[in-house]
Amino acid sequence: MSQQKFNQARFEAALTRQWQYLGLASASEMTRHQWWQAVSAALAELLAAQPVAQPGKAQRHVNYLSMEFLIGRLTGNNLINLGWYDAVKTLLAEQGVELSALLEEEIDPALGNGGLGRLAACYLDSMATVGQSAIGYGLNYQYGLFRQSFAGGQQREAPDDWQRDRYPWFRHNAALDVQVGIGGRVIKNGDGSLRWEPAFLMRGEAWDLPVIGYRNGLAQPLRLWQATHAHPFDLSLFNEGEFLQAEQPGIDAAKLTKVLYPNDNHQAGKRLRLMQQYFQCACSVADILRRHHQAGRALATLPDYEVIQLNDTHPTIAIPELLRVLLDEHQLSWEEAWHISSRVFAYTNHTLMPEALERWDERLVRSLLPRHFMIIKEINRRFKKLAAQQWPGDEAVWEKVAVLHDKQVRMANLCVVSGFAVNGVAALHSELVVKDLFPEYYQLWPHKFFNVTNGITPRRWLKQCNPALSALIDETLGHQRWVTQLDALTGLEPYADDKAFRQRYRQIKLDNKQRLAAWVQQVAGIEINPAALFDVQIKRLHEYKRQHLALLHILHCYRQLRDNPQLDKTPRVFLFGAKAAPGYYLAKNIIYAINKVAETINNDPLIGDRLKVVFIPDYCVSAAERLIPAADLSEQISTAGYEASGTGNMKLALNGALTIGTLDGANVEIAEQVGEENIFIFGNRVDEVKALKANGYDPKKLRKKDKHLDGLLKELEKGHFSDGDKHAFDLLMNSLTKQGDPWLVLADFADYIAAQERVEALWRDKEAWTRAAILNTARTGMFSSDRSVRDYQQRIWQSQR
Ligand code: GPQ
Repeated sequence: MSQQKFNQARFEAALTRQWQYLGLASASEMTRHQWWQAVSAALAELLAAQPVAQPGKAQRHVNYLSMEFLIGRLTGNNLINLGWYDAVKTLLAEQGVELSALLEEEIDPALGNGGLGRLAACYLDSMATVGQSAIGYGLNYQYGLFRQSFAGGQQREAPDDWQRDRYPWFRHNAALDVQVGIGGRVIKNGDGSLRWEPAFLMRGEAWDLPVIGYRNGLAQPLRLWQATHAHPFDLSLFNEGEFLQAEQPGIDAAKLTKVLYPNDNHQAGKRLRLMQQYFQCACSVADILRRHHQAGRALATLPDYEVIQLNDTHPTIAIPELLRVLLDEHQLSWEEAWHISSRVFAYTNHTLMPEALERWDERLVRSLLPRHFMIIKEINRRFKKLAAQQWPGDEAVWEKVAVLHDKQVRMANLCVVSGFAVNGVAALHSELVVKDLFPEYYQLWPHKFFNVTNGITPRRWLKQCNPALSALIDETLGHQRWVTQLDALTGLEPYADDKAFRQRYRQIKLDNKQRLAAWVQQVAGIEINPAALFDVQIKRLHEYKRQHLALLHILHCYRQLRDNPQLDKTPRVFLFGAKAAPGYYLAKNIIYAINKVAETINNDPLIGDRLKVVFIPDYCVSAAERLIPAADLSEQISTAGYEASGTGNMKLALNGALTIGTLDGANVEIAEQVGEENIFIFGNRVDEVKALKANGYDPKKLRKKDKHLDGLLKELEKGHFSDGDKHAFDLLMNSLTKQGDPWLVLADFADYIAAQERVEALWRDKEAWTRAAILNTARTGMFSSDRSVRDYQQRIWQSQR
């Protein structure tokens, strides 16, 4: 496939229609924001009008179901993938408009929480690029993840009113709108078969975004469902003059896709969330079947043409929904229906943490989805027979593997029992999925289990966010093949020993740091020195990710400088970006603690610019695009065994930040790739974490023994950083001591500090540091999401069924 041609005349005509539509007399009257709107809408119009190619190979079509797609800004990325960036840039320059400035006007749609949603977006980009026929299915939330600000150091949340109705990349594909029900009861037909009679009907509107392959002429949709009332008015009531009662009572359909739940790695169990999940799944299943029927294919052949990839358990209810349609609407037998559905669904697991594994109260499921609940019961009943054969009389095993247990529906179990594939997201994680989470299932069905290590798209996470480094790579390798074959970066390895190359690589990093510094001044009002080591931790705020371990290191550095003001210490800027779920008080307390410590340190004249601490407000995809190219050190310091993979770790390493990290998630594979001399590994490993916990780990004892650590904690407890308030950080302090330090922060502290000393030692040798950074770029090609997608193709999607 080849790149689509840019048709300048058509683009200009479309652009003209845009400012005319705004009622302006000429293009020059548009504001910068209107320029962004107009250019994007014109491009979207061109794409919609030009027939775009679809992958043609005989392959199963992938339906990627996800409650989150954290797509980031689209206009610049689409221009790059189309190969039209320079043409549009020149054309706009002629009008006195700078493309890069216009792109800064773009809304950053926050339709996801973090890694899971961003992964889905990277996979869409890669599927379009490698020619995997696919569609992404999600929800069109009116409010994305909340906007974050700080007041007196505390997190404040504001609604993210991103104005989806004026988002120029959307097209409402009204012909694809569907109707779905909810609530109600199950009725027996005359022939004994069953039928669901929902109490309420809703309409799902299909809102499409184009996902453009990298210069291959392909585009395929991301389809986001938006809920509205199926019948805005009950016409009979309306006609009888009862205007006020005419609106459909009960469920307010428009509320359904109002807001994204702000939880990451945590289930809250809310009724509206289950309704969202069902709505998403029912619309998507209907759309998949519509396409299948339209192609004139028999139902029984569905698994030959379609696979449904479930991004975590959030869309699990798609399984009983497909079964319901096959059983009740198409009158298939259970065996026929199951034979189809059990070859369609594949499930990706993204966490082992019990609080994130979804369980729904039976009563809630039954009240919203009575027919689906019956189907789940039937799945459970049939599976129980199988389990009884495999483990006769073993109640303990049944309790673990049952789909229904303790009046709850266990979604992960439903996925494993009903699907043909289960995968973890990094080698270590997939091993733990089999060993710790699903050992019994593995015994039963070893062939269902896979690893697919996560990846990131090199288009957004190198070419777009780091244009200077990309240009250096193009020039050095003499080609741009790396953009779609990231392994080609190994061609840079010899240049790690080339002094002139190192100088250029270092200069690019410094320029990126300078640009970041200007932005930090703007958004945080803090002046930072680009010559300092930029130490970056950007990810959701979560105990297991241990931002509080980084905080202890900051306290350690501060103590060092106060004890010994003459100390020749590496100047550092600690940069954090993280949102805490609004109801996660401990996480919010950690943010508060970091902000209060920052306030003290940043204003201490003794410290000057030897240490600065910056908490960037409202961390999001576009902030990541600025931070990642400017980072020197990447903090990946989760408690071993808890970060399923991480993907920020990959982005940072690719852009030449060295990792300080535990042997967790994909850090393990990053270490293998870059070599242990080029990464700073520390801390207890998975087995050691388990042993510590099993043997009654006691942080209080540890604290008693380590006077230095005790001193640091005391400063927090005595109000040193909180204007004398001794209770400001109680939640944090209690977790570290009274509650037994469940994430082993204190247990890893000493080794973390030792690793940070190795960081400083290497930093002092500029050439050695740069050499290691170049080797990180050169050796992280395997973390391209193109590779992940090919792994999915070979291992799961196109495998024998
Ligand atoms: N992840 Cl379960 C999320 O971002 N949200 C979630 O609710 C769950 C997982 C992350 C996970 O923590 C990271 O380690 C992964 O890199 C990421 O999913 C993508 O797999």
